Amino acid sequence: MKFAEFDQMMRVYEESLDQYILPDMYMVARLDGRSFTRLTKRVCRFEAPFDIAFRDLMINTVRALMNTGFRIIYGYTESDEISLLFHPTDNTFSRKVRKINTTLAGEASAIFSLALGQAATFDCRVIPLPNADRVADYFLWRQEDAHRNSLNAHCYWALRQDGMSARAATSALEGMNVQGKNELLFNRGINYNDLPNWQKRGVGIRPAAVQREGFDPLRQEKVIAVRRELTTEEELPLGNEYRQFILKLLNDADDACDSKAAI
Ligand SMILES: Nc1nc2c(ncn2[C@@H]2O[C@H](COP(=O)(O)OP(=O)(O)OP(=O)(O)O)[C@@H](O)[C@H]2O)c(=O)[nH]1
Ligand SMILES: [Mg+2]
Repeated sequence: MKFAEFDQMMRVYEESLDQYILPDMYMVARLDGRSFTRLTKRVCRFEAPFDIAFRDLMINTVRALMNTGFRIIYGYTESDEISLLFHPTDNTFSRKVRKINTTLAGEASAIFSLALGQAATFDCRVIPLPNADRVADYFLWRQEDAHRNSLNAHCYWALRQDGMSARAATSALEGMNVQGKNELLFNRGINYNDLPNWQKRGVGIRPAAVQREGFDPLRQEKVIAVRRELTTEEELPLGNEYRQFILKLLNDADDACDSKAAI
């Protein structure tokens, strides 16, 4: 058999599970740290429930992922997860699911591990969404998840500090409603509303136009240049305001930076 025929015969098997995100579908990729409960508590011992150093490692990873050649117009991180919103016309790897997932998971794992100085891995799933409203719903959903996680985590660690075992703290919180959890914290001197917003709402990263002073060597004078840079937002809006924030991002997507040029 000639190699060309052999090659064609084998490629049929290799490509049998390949899928593509259809044109006109919006794409979000979500990455999640693997076994980060163990990593954050046993291997590296980050402060619980929230550690600024861990948050900054996640933000650093999002910013780096936004510069890996995909056109990503918004990055969001909460806990050990990252969501990336692609420019609607992004056609990297012809939108092949396997390439997007493996490349982003590999990049995130490498970036995070190098910054941490310890091996850590992420999985990735790319999610097709049919319209802008569902994209906004997606980010509202992850923000709601951040909110629930942070309330739970604060309660859990408050109970652990009272001397409860992991099992007893978990079962004490099962079935407790939001008001009960708020009261549990309040009785221990913590007003949940006063906790930092990045813990309750997550953190957003997006390209924005910023003015930078430069020097024109021909005219030998200072010039103001508008550059696209990534900005990090620790004070994200909530609810309908957040929906409008996401819809505006999509609306402005054509002006959004080519992520390859952003720093
Ligand atoms: N100590 C500490 N832990 C954190 C912080 N942020 C996230 N985590 C932990 O990261 C873990 C993320 O949860 P999951 O993704 O559900 O759990 P996982 O162990 O990564 O499990 P898989 O994702 O299924 O592999 C939780 O245990 C969080 O408490 C932090 O700032 N400090
Ligand atoms: Mg995880």
